[in-house]
Amino acid sequence: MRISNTVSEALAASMPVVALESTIISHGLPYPQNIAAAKEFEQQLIDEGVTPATIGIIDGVPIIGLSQEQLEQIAKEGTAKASVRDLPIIAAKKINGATTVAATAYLAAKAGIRVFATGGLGGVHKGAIETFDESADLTTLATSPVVVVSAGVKSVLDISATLERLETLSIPLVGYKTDIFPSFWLPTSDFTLDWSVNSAKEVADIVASQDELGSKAALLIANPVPTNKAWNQEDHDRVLEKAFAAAKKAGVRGKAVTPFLLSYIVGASEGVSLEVNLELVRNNIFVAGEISKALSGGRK
Ligand code: PSU
Ligand code: MN
Repeated sequence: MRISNTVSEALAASMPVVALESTIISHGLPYPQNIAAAKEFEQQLIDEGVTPATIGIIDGVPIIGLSQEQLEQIAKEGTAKASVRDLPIIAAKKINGATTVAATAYLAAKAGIRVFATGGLGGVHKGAIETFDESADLTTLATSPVVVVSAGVKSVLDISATLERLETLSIPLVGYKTDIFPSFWLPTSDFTLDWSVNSAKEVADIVASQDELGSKAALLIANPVPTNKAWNQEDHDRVLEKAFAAAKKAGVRGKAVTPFLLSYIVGASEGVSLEVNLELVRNNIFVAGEISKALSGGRK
């Protein structure tokens, strides 16, 4: 893997760095909004005094801190979706790849980056009892020591089963200024959380404790989309039901399931879900930036 000069200098100086994933760019958001968003997310961190490190694979090499030109390559249609198990294959084939939450967390941890902002985590899909469809995000986060800020998981997933699996995998989960697990476009769900924190400093204290205890797990920060930016519940429920039925009808399986649902929902909501998606990522990036500053002793 290769770490960009900007990122390696920031890490060497213990300055705040936040990792960003690239599957959200290639498969989570439609072109051309995806490339504009990728650049905007990085600029937001820079404006907050944090070094962004968008992670992706160029010609088989995992890059920690993609250049603007490399971001554009990743945003192009046809980029392979790369989870952890795909990394060696993509490396040998020397092709480009967009890293999922799992692969990004794995590579960020390897690079020594402690904080990672994304939109939503993968999890246990509805019907998993028959399909066995559970995202590798879950198992990978059990062994990737990185703080992951997300807006929870989408209600296209089985939230209850996802929360149970996080417990089994011993992955700590805290709500950020909330006691309720958020469900991506909505700030709430039917599920309460055991723990919550009210500041970035509290998160930094938990990370310090994880290190002292020798924990190798991630720390999940569930950060709800601001209420005034959230999707309206009725439209949300209606569109999701349609999306779920469409996926079933199309017979999509494996790693195609999540991208199928995401793009279907953007179309069926006439772009509303996309706006909310962008807002919640901005909100996660802000919190991740605060956490990375708290972890590096508040240095800018
Ligand atoms: N959830 C989202 N947006 C996304 C993804 C998930 O709300 O873009 C992407 C992330 O990259 C995540 C991946 O890691 O989908 C999970 O895919 P799968 O369910 O195939 O593991
Ligand atoms: Mn899957």
